[in-house]
Amino acid sequence: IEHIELKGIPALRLSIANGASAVLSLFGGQVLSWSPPAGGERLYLSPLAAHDGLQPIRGGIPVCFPQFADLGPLMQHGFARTAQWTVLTERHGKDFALVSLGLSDSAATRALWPHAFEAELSVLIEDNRLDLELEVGNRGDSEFSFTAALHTYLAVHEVEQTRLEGLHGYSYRDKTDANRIKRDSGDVVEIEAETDRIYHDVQRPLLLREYRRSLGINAEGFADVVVWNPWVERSAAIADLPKDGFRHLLCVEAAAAQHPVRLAAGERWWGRQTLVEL
Ligand code: TA6
Repeated sequence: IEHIELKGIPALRLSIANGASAVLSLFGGQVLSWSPPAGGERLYLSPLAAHDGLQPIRGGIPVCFPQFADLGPLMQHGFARTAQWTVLTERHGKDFALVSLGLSDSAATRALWPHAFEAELSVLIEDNRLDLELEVGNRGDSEFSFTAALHTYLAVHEVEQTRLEGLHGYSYRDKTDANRIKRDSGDVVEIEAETDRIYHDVQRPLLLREYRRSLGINAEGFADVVVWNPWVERSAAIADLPKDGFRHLLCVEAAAAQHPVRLAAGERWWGRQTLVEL
């Protein structure tokens, strides 16, 4: 585990004996890169991403907390992705590297969201796996609720040739069609247009298939799966994404979106997303 700077932003590089590595930015508590031992980079990071320590970084795995998207009064995706996280623990052996980062309430967060909380993000690489766990505790004396997501940008060779399996039969909210609730009836999700869906109560691991490689995607604690690709028109409005960037990314996010998580004073919650190179 090395402390590095990435375009001036403090970050940690995790690497293990089998050749796997990951990069984790303290700004946003955001994983920016993950390469499993056998393959190349698995996360999409926009070449136009801001690295100014102010704007969110487009790509990797942004942490959306305490609000997912625009599901509340806060700024889009909450404040965690533009906050400075601190290193809580670093542990490594020959076969694994584990870092956990912390974020807790401050005058700045309380001005936006008046609650005493502590969040911990644990990032583990081991074998062919990346494991991300977000834990939230209520350290105040009254209940609060939040929505959240690990907004994972997966790198794909060509999004139109990518198939996402495992969502068959689940219902989803379609943001590209007036938030209508629909049911997925296809065997696989293919991306051929703007896609922005919240799948509800997903109980199965997912499989992302591409020519010659596959990725298993599993979640615990997070009830929902968000599938997002901005496609041509919406991409044009996203300044920090290149024109053809959408072709090389697919967001498959572990989210607590449909039902906010309620935490009574002193309670804790956790959710995890695991990516496995197959
Ligand atoms: O997770 C999907 C989503 O909420 C989309 O609606 C889309 O706007 C995306 O996130 C990216 O949001 P951002 O604020 O990072 O541009």
